[in-house]
Amino acid sequence: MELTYKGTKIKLILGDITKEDTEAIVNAANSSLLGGGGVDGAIHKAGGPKILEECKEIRKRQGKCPTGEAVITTGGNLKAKYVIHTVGPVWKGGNNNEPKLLANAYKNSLKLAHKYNIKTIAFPSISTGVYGYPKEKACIVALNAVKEMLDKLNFEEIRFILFSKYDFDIYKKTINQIY
Ligand code: AR6
Repeated sequence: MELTYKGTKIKLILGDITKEDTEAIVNAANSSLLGGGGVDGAIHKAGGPKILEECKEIRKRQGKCPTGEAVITTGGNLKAKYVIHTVGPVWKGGNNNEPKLLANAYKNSLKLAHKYNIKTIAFPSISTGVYGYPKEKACIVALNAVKEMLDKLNFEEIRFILFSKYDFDIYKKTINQIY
C-alpha cells in the first residue's frame, strides 16, 4: 500500500522494522534510553552494542529523553544508517495529553531526521505495545502528525512498519481518510 503526499512517498508495510533499508529507522524507546522489550529490544539486538553505547553517551550529555522528544544514534549493524530514538506516552486513559505527546514523538523524529538530511525513514507504531495506546487512536495521531510535518518538510519516503496484520489493516483502513 502506498501513496504520495506533497512529493513524499508514504508506504504501509507489514514487517519487522529492524530489516528496513531506510536511512533511518525510528525506535519506540523509553526515557532512560537504555533499552527495553518490544521494538526497542529488537533494534538493540539486531543493531548490536554500539547503539547502546551511543545512547549512554547521550544520557551522560543531556540526561533522560523526555516523552515526545527524540535523539539520534548510528544504526550499528543495521541496514539503516541511523536510529532515531523517541519516547511515546504511556496510555493513561486519554486525558493526560497522550495525543499531543504521541504526535510530538512523530514530529520531533521527523525534525531530527530533517536536521541530519535524512530522506527516508521508517516508523513503528509508537506506544501501541507495552505503553498500551489504543491502536486505532494511535494510528490516527501518527498519520496526522506526519501529514502535518509534510506540509513543512520534504522527505523522499516515509514507511509505517506494522508488526501484525491487525495493525496493518487499521492503517490501511485509516490512511485514505487522512491523506
Ligand atoms: N518491528 C516493527 N514493529 C514492532 C517490532 C518490530 N521488530 N516489535 C514490536 N513491534 P512496543 P511502546 C511493534 O511495546 O508501546 C519497550 O520496552 C509492537 O507490536 O515496542 O512504545 C521500550 O523500552 C507495537 O505495535 O513500544 C519502552 O519501555 C509497537 O511496535 C516501551 O517498550 C510498539 O510496541 C515502549 O512501549
